Amino acid sequence: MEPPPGPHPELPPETSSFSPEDAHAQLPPPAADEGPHAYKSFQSELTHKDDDVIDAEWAGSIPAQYGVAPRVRIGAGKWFNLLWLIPIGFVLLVIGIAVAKGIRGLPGVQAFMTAYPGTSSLPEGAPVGFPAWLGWQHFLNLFFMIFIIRSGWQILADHPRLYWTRHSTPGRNWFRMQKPVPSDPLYTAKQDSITLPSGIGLPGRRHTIGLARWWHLGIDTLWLLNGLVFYVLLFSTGQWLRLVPLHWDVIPNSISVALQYLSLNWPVETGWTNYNSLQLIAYFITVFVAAPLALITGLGMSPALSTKFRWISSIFSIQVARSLHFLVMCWFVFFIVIHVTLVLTTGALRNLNHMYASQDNESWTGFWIFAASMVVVIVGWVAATPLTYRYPRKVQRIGYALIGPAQRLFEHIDSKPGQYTEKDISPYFWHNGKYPESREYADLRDGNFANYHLQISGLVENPVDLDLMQLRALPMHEQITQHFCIQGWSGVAKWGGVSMATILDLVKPAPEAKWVIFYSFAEGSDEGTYYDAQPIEQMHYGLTMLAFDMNDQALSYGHGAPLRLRNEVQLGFKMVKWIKGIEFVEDFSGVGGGQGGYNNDHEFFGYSQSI
Ligand SMILES: Nc1nc2c(c(=O)[nH]1)N[C@H]1C(S)=C(S)[C@@H](COP(=O)(O)O)O[C@H]1N2
Ligand SMILES: [Mo]
Repeated sequence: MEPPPGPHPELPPETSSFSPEDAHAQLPPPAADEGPHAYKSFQSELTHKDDDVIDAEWAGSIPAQYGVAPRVRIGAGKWFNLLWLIPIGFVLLVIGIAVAKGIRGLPGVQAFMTAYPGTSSLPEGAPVGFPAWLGWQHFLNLFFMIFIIRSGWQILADHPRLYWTRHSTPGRNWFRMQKPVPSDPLYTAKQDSITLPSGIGLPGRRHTIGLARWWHLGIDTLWLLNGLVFYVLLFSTGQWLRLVPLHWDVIPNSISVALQYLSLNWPVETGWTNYNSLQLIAYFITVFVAAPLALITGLGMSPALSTKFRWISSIFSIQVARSLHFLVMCWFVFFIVIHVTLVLTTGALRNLNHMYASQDNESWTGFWIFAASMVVVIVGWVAATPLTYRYPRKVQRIGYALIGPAQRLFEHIDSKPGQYTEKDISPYFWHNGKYPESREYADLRDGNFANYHLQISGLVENPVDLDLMQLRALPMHEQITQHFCIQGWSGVAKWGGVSMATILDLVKPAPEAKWVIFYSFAEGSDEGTYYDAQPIEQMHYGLTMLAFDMNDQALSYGHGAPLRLRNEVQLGFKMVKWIKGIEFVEDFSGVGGGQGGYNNDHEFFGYSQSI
């Protein structure tokens, strides 16, 4: 049967003299003589998307856009192009070599270098040599790092700007790989994303963040497990003694080593038993500072965790976490370049034997094992992008198998309002997504949404059709919360509307209702209605609401007028804007493409997005 054409006939007319109290007195509308059959399902408007990635049609046929070379702010309107670091680094290196060579002959310097030859002594009983497990750990670590770093770049390319405050205000970024934000007030974060070549980014192209995140978070899980095993073995075998500076003399010793390297008269390597002090410090930072920091700053970007642990996230905001996460990546890349260079230039065969063959000699054994491992690395590097395009659903499924348990765990975090106050509200709140273009929506908007009605139906005892007056008549819920877009930008706003708990009281979901689908007036990026499925558990949370106000004004067109969802344990794309209907279902496998949301169907996002 067709839906009722206008507002519910038994409800009061939409006149300005109508007071919310009247509406409240008459709610909920009786459902006695019209069962759920009077309500249409929006499911027929959803589209299926093939499980493929066609370049020309990707993400709504988004054209390639390459951004600009990375640059860092050095003044109000001044930016430093990081490509300059290449010639500057070269000049500094040459000067450094000249200075080191010049001062190395000075008697004081010579005395210093005799006192501090470059290596701290290890305690008695420290292990000698490299166990085989270390070789395996090292290989797995470097193998995983390739995918983690490449997919990390891809994620950065989706919002190619970094900030130090939770407000992602245009012009206030400290780093960018994109032109300044244009003045168009409806410019979206999606428009701001940039393309990465396929061999560099994983999977490459533009706005492939859904797939990039499965790689990043999925491989992160393996990398962390590998790291955990590494820590356990390190401490249970005493190998940690070789990786932790135990005496302050590592500082003068590392200065001595730096002088020896720079003056091109390199230290005698004794890596089999004992690293030189500079090496020790670099390894220590990588293993015990950078790696844990990568995890902590990664988790610092989680909406669920940030919203819950306000005492941390009030200082350590998502943008601080994101900026530090980026700097950790810079350390890793810097470390990898220097480390590989020195391994290959300071007795390559012996060094490769240490790590790859657990032996201390100059045979070719280690080299050949290393060469074989490099074949694996290169095949992995080259195959990752084409395989992702060919089997995107598999990438989505495997990624979810790996990181899904953690994502589901954090979804159970029900936070209370009150984390932010009015003064935290962001001066600029990015727009995102595809705006509604239908005649139906345009007519409603022209009529100031007087004819708008929200249909709530499906597996509920009491389906309803509510206009805005009736929604406004329900108990008002307000919250000031932070929005976390999957692309990386964030912003704080005050949302006014109705708590979803109130809606549940009104419609009384049936016990078999497990998922709640929100349908939009707008289409998604490649046609078909935008929608998203949310677990019913989260509809009871203190911060899940339908918002009709933003920052004390009726919701604007761009931000989702007349009604949008807020669910603060989730990333932004799950917060459907321009809502026209809500449907309670048992499961979402038969809805749309069956992945639990428009972006999941079309761009391989996931439905649990607490991280
Ligand atoms: N209907 C619809 N809702 C949507 C989107 C969309 O494309 N269509 N984009 C989502 C994304 S990716 C984000 S980050 C938020 C952005 O909300 P804002 O524009 O108010 O910042 O809306 C979400 N809701
Ligand atoms: Mo988003």
